[in-house]
Amino acid sequence: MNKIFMNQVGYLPGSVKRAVLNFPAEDFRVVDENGDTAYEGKTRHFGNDDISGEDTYVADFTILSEAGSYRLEAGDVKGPEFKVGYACFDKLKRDICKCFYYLRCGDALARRYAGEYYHEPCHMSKATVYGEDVEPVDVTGGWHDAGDYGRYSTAGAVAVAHLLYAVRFFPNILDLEFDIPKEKCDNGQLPDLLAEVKVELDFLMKMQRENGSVWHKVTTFNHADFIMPEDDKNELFLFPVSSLATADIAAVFALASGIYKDYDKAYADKLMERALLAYDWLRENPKEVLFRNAEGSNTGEYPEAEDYSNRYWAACSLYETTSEGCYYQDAMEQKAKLEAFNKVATMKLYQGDVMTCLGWGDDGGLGGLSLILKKEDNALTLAARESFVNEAKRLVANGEKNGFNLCMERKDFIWGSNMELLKYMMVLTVANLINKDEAFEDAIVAGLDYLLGCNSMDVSYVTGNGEKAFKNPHLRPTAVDDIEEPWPGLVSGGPNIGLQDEKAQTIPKDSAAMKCYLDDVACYSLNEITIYWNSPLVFVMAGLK
Ligand code: G3I
Ligand code: 9MR
Ligand code: ZN
Repeated sequence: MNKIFMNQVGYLPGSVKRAVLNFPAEDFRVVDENGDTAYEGKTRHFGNDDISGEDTYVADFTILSEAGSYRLEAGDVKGPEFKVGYACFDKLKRDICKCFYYLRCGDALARRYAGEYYHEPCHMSKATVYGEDVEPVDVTGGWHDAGDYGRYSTAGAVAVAHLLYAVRFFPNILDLEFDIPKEKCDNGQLPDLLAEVKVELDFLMKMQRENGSVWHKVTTFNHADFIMPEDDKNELFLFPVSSLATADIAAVFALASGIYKDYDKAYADKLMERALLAYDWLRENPKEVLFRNAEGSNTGEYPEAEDYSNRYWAACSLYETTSEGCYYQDAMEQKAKLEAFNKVATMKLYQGDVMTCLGWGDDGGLGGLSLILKKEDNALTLAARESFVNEAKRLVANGEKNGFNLCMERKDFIWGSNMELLKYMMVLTVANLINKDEAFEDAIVAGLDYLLGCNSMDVSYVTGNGEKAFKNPHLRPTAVDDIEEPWPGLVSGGPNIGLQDEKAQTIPKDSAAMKCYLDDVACYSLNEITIYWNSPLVFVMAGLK
């Protein structure tokens, strides 16, 4: 079918503006709300590529900068409505942040703020410490991870990190209000984003044992059926501690301490105390403590092959906040181990330069962010800067290989491919701060365009944002709440050539990577949502120029 693929939400006035057509139209026009032609241009034939499965024609209308609401047309084909203007992403930004509120676990949702998406308190019972004969522990609160009701420490820490690094790099994001209950602090009220993040930080504190180590996750033994969270009454288990979770928590508590100190001194001190407690445990336990699911349990595993990247991140974050040389030394040591490991690794969790990885699996890049923020010219910081800039150049080069200017290759389309993209967009954003480059900026816009509809699925991967936004996330409450529309602002995992669930396997195996997607509630490997797929988008939107 003849289609015009494009960002269905909007473009900032000064940014590059492109649409992709899958049919040979020479001319295109952009019409405004009154049907008047605002811009006319000629397409450029790009042709076929490795990822989209389309013969592509590119329509560039960068010149159009006047604020308004438009459609792009070619022949008798009409594209979706989109906006141009400085405010075009305001709703999107509020929506993507508010989703963390809807994902809150415990007794924190209020009708006043959650409206029809309100649900009763959930997962309020104490959790059994798996395999140990000790008293059950109160670990209520935090955010549900995703479409399931598990709460996982490494995933939570990384989502919080994306949000807090956004605050550090782009403090204006704290002006964003998204209608959640405000928390009191020394300064009166916490900004919305910090109030929301505190919910997860408070929970993560409960996940820390007295000896400083951190339980890897709290979940029921197996995933709940498709029921509302308050109906999920099965026993909760705290599964064993890992050095992965402990290091991530040391890193993120130190980072948070540096931010909350401006709002609530006592809370910031407590965070730092806990960060140090976790770090002491890591020192006393230099051998990695990885994580595997208990026999027969099927909730999220978040397995990692080593803990060097986590320890590197912790060391960098503590160095950033304390300036103590011992952390710098530790960071050097962990980086050397990580690089040596990756030379011989058979199971790599990342696709790009390991020192720029920003996910739950590999988080060396998060350590890099701390160093970049500290702005010293020591060897580690120089290396981090260089890694980010070189990786950004690699990404720009990738974009030249397809009609969508998308910085991804076929192998990037794994489970949660939209996060692979968002992590790349974070790298481009940071690289652009180090070495301003229009090519980096254009690649970020192309990534955002892809996410918001400029893809060969012709879908916006953010609910409630875009004429053809996906509607059927693999998300338990949405699936069973009898409400037509899902919460707005959820980011889908997106296309995945691995097709790792039954419904996904109805898609032909040799399909183009971009087309390995279905907007179907059953497709957990293609269409789930998670806190750490929303959080990098918050970072990217905070940094967008
Ligand atoms: O790293 C390898 C790479 O080397 C290889 O080339 C590629 C192709 O097979 O796979 C990469 O590994 C992937 C891994 O994620 C790393 O991102 C696996 O295929 C993929 O199966 C794995 O998916 C993870 C999935 O759980 C299954 O373990 C997702 O990243 C992760 O986000 C997801 O997390 C789940 C939680 O367990 C439970 N809660 C929901 C959440 C989202 O679906
Ligand atoms: O709903 C679960 C989703 O959150 C996870 O990402 C996914 C992989 O762990 O598992 C989903 O649960 C499925 C379970 O693993 C197997 N039975 C079907 C469940 C979904 O309906
Ligand atoms: Zn809950």
